[in-house]
Amino acid sequence: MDRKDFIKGAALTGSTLLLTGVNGVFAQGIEHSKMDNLVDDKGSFIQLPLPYSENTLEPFMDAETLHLHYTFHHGGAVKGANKDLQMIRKAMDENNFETVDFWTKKLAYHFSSHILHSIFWTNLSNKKTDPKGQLLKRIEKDFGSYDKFKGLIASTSKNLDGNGWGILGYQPYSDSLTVLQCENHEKLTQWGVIPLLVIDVWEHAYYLKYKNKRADFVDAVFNIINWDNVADRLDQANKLKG
Ligand code: MN3
Repeated sequence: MDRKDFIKGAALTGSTLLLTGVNGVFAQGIEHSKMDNLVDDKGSFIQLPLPYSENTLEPFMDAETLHLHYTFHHGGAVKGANKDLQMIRKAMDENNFETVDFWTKKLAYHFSSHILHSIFWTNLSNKKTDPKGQLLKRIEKDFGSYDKFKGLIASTSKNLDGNGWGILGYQPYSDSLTVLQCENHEKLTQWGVIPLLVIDVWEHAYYLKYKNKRADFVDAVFNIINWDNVADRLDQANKLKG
């Protein structure tokens, strides 16, 4: 099997690609930020540095929120995912499967958090960009217009019950863009979807600055979206379908 076939196959099984150490499944923009390298060569989860300083996204995302979010929320998920994996391996070593369902659920939650946060940081920039080229064409084809797409993902993000994410993803099975309303980090997905743009609407993402005004935060995020990164991710996703 050559690398292309491997990637194509692995895209359909999601984490396989990450755990086997082939990097860059989510994007090539990562060639410079490396933020999509989620595991080391032993398969342990690692958190790479932010691709910019903590005050870069001011005033839309304040430095204190970004610091706490990256360090303790994303960082905590990475620690959690490593523990979950260790506990599953321990259970297998000891041939005692009583608790594996608990750790398997935990791993889905923590690893999904690690994936989405890693993408989220690269989706943001203080440089003004707009969707253009293939990405814009694709948005217009699948949603009618950029404004309609923006209305859909903004509303989906603002109206989420509890904690979660608004997600623009590429669905290879239908060869189309799709918007997901993800609860927590791992619920309400469609299998196969490759996230391109993710908006974190957990309270920890905005409460210090925006208090209860989640809608204001979501509107503010549109000022700092790195559309070039989203476009890179779509290019990469398109290559997976071969
Ligand atoms: Mn978060």
